[in-house]
Amino acid sequence: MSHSDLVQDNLVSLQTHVLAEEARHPGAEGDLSWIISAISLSGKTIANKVRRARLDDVLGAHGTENVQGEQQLRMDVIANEIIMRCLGDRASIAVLASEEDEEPRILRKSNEGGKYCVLFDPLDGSSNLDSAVGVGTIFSVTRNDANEPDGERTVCRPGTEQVAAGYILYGSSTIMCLTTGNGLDMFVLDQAIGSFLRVRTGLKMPERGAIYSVNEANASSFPEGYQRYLADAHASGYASRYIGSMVADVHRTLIRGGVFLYPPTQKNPTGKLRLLYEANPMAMLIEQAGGLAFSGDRRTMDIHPDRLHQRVPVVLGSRSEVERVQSFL
Ligand code: P6P
Repeated sequence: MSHSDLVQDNLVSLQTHVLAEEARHPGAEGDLSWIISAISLSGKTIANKVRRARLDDVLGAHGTENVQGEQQLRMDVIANEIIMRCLGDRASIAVLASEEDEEPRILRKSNEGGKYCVLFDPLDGSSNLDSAVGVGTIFSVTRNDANEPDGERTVCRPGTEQVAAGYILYGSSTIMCLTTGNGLDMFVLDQAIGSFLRVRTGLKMPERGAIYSVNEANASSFPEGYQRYLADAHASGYASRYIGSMVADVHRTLIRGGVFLYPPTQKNPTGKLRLLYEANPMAMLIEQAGGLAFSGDRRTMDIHPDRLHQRVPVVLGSRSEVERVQSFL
């Protein structure tokens, strides 16, 4: 067997990948690389904590509510603190905005080196932890606006202005999908060496997929167009897959194709998912992989946010499947 038969793809860690990406941008000062490195460290730490949650008896309610009026779980608070401790150390971060905090945290002004804002949902889908279902961290990186002293207005940027976005899925394996605007790259955490190893570069999602992902318990309160789409999907023999954890549902959609929907409902008339740290980062990833992401009749990333915790409806996935949904709306 020749040497070349033995050598598979090169072994590329997230760190190597990010440094190579940085080198492609003359004048890059490495600030974004440092931020992604901090996100990687927080992901490894949270992955370990998630795996041990029941052993360490940190499942269940924290006894407080977040700004969304949702019950905070102990693991939500733990994951939030891990990310804050990992990112707080990075000198290029101006603002940190979390689903778990009512207000953004201003770390430093632009004249103190604050170049980027990081928005995140520290542990999306955490209500599934007690049943050991995949949960995830979702993150979005935007540039700080030196002329905008107000933290909330600084982070309320359209998704098209994101400089990086990604998620870490704590599932049967720990997977990071990341984009810095130059395609979607996928990494798997090798726990034996504590490193995210690159397994896909420039991933393109299937153009179509006969899978729809929605909480059908809410179907009777969906706007009529969505109900007509569901009837068509049923009649067309589509498979229904719904985990109830956005990162897991979106990752399956990315890998196998299909469409993920969270339409307006009676309980959440503007949709349940948050624009800035759930819909926008997922939209950037899906579009980089060749798919589409809409909120009503608007491209999700074109929406100009007016509030940090603003909610939007979401339809994202394979191009032809999203277009099929749109044809009914
Ligand atoms: P429902 C989890 O609570 C979450 O924010 C997303 O991860 C998930 O897609 C959605 O809510 C599930 O909501 O109403 O179907 O339980």
